[in-house]
Amino acid sequence: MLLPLSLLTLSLSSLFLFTFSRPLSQGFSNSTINLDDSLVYLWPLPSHFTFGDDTLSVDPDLSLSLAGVGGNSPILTEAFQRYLKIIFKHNSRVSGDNLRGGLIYDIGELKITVNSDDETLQLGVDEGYSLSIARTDGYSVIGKAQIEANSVYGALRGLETFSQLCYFNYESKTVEVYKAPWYIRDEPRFAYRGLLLDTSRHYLPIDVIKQIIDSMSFAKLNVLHWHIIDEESFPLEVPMYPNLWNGAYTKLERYTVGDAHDIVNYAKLRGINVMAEVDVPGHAESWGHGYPDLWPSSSCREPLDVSKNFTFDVVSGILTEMRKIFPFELFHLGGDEVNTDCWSSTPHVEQWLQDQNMTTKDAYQYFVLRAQEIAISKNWTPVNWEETFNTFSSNLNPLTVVHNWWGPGVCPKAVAKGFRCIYSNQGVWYLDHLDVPWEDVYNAEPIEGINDISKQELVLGGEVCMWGETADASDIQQTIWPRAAAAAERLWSRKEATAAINHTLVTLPRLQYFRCLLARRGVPAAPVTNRYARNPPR
Ligand code: CP6
Repeated sequence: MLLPLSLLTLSLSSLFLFTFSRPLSQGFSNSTINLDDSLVYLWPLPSHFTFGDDTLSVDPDLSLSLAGVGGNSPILTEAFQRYLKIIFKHNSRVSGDNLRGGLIYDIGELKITVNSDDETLQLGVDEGYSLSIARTDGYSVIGKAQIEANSVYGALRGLETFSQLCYFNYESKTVEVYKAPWYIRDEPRFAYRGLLLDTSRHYLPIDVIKQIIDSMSFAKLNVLHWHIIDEESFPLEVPMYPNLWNGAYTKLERYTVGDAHDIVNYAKLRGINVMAEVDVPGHAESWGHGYPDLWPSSSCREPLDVSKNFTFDVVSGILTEMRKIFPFELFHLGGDEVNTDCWSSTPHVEQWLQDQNMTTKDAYQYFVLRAQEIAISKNWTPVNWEETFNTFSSNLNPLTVVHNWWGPGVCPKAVAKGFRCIYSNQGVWYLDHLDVPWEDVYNAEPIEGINDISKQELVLGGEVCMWGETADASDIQQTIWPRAAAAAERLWSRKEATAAINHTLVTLPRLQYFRCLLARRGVPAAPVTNRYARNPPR
């Protein structure tokens, strides 16, 4: 039974250069999954794809064949084992050895070709891949799924997409791929697709961080911005200054150096970089519990004491220790919300300001630039919150990546001055703002207000921020998901694919499906609607 393409799909398909060898048919008649056949249930949407009307069964003993100079990577073989568990989760729950009663499966092998053995994971690593799922030819019943990528990380993205095309059919008790053959060519729109986690306001157990890293990889997010420390607590071990983590809430709520390595490695295996943050000179009160000299006085506990060399010794010591843990080229130095009033009301700091002939604003700049120099000397690219740019833009080191948060306005200004920028407009991408509906998250546009293409390229991407004041392990994942997924598609998929379509008809059911996918994979994601819906809706 052939169905006409809906108008929606037509408008989408012309954007994707669809080439249908056959018209779409109602491919889900055998399935108990109630999906709208005109939609593509991949999240985020790949940049180019075509599909047909065939249904292929997938062998629960799916074998892996590896090719290319990078094909032997343990990153890939481990990922394949993880995805087997995801794809065949339900097969294993149904009793009976051969669920298909001896029938041959259509897809028996997944072949992954990786064309480079360079496993460096840095900003701009090639995450592109192609994926085909098809019978080998018109005669043979045996088919293959094939992924080809230029890096092992592109292959990971392809594996994720493959897993999203595998559905468990509860009637045939078989994993099936609908609308085959699939030909997908995909790559991210932005190199930086981040999620901020704040472990200072509430401690997050390692297992929770790891589960969040897992779920990030499902949405193809690739940077975990670890806001480890803030004024409330200092949970990280710093061997050179062992009293710093006296500022942890309790001895149980701390991360050892080993824990931090564990998280970085766990993320790398999923193609995710960890960008650490040491937020200075504000947001740093917790440092002084171990070293009270870092406080200007007991009544002025932040910003850190700008007048003492000891302060910069400690900053330098922390960064030296962190450099051993965090290989990512970006390092976040904060610099936000610095209230310098109590510097001038602390006598020895005020005296120092006079001796240096500095205003408090000069001293703020001096602190930020000195911290930048320390990070740069350790071969890091500094990232700063936008206040640093707003306060003394042209004095910032030109390497600086400006991290937006106030509103949509700073990236256009920063890129006009040649700085790179990360978009995190708090009006839409602060996940602790529970009243922001998913549509607003989805419709946010990192390059808004930037018309010049060469300037648009300075926007590295964006990041959703899960600030920790009002969320902890008990509810953080359902606060992150599903809305972080809306941002993830904005950051991955082509702009044309995500603009000017009827979100209620096209995007909402796809997002609801992705939320169910998260739930099936054990991620406690909240329902898409109700929790975040504005009432009345706008
Ligand atoms: N902590 C730090 C925060 C925030 C920022 N920096 C923040 C500010 C306003 C809102 C949410 C979070 N909690 N260190 C700003 C970058 Cl609404």
